[in-house]
Amino acid sequence: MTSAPEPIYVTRPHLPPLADVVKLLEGVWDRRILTNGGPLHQQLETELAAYLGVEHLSLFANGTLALLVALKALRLQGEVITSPFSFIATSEALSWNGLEPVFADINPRSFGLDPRSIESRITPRTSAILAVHCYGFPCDVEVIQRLADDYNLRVIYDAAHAFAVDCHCGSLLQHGDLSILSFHATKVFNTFEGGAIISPDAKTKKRIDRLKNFGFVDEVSVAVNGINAKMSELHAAVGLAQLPGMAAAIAQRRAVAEAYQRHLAGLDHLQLPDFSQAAQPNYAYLPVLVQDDAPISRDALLELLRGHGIVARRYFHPLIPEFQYYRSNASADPACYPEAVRAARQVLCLPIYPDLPLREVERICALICQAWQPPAG
Ligand code: T4K
Repeated sequence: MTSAPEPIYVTRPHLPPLADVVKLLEGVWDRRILTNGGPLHQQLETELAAYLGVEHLSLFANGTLALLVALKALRLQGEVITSPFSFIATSEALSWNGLEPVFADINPRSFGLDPRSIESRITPRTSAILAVHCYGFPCDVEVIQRLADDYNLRVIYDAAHAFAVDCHCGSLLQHGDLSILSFHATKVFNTFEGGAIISPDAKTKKRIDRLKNFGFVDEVSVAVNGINAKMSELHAAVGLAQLPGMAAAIAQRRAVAEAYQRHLAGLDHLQLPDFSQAAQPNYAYLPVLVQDDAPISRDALLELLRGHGIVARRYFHPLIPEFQYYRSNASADPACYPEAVRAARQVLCLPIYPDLPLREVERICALICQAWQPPAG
């Protein structure tokens, strides 16, 4: 009996050589320092900061906790303007901090917050902007900063997708008051679960490092209402073993992205991603928009691909304000974010990961091209 072939998922984790992880873990077994800022944790912080071209990086147990702590560190209050077109964690981190998400519209090219829409949502209660570098495409960071300066707002970037992305002036992670990364299994760089906050200076990093360790200053004093959001040595070992292979993994992603662009170019009413928005993209996702006039609907294409063992995903449908928990939010009004509504209706993220065989990309594209042909007869 032959077993069915493995589906082609939207993503597959990039794994370092197991022997490299084991070697690092042997040291952990010898030292018996398993967590609480152990040597692998410290080494990964240093190496990652250097790799990403930033100075002050704090590791976290996951991206959601990094987001929770980043918002807490800025002592925000009231309303925070954010994107409806994101993973639910973006808004959940606000709610956990007692902050009210106010949903603004997105730019249909970058999928990040549209500064004009942000401005229209500012009220006397607004304290910050929580923008998302969706799929790793840079937000309009200069204009968002000018707005923040004009209205005295803080800026936090949910850069969960933006590992190693450069914009016009170097690392995208240098913008705003704080940026957070996710190192979840599905991300460009993964530690199984993990995340980080990028701080602008040593003082802020120190505050963040305290917050993620229960608020401890020393054995007998707690300065703030902290939490446990530390990364363990096990996770740090995976990260350290993975880092040397990152440039090659991103180059493989690029080859996959370029194959999609080649095979799908020229299909009417199929909008392909514009990676040229970043000076150095990371090819984290392959979002296409199946426009309303396309010969097949987005959901029909999703089903068609699933029928051939290809598990594409609708990131991000439903929009965050469409989830039950946020439906009663005062700003949950689709009229305020029409581009986000359209993107959620049309988007399909096609499979992309470093070792996705190019012949599979060809097969996926052939199925899509076929769906674009008028029925015979
Ligand atoms: N902000 C943004 C903008 C985010 O996108 C995210 C997370 C966060 C914040 C929060 O960061 P973390 O707290 O997660 O660090 C996935 C991820 O769980 C989530 O991390 C990610 N965004 C989101 C966009 O995608 P699901 O529910 O779609 O994952 P799942 O389990 O369906 O996985 C997708 C595919 O990946 C599977 O079909 C197969 C493959 N896969 C997945 C896992 C977990 C594997 O091959 N191996 C694996 O271990 O949310």
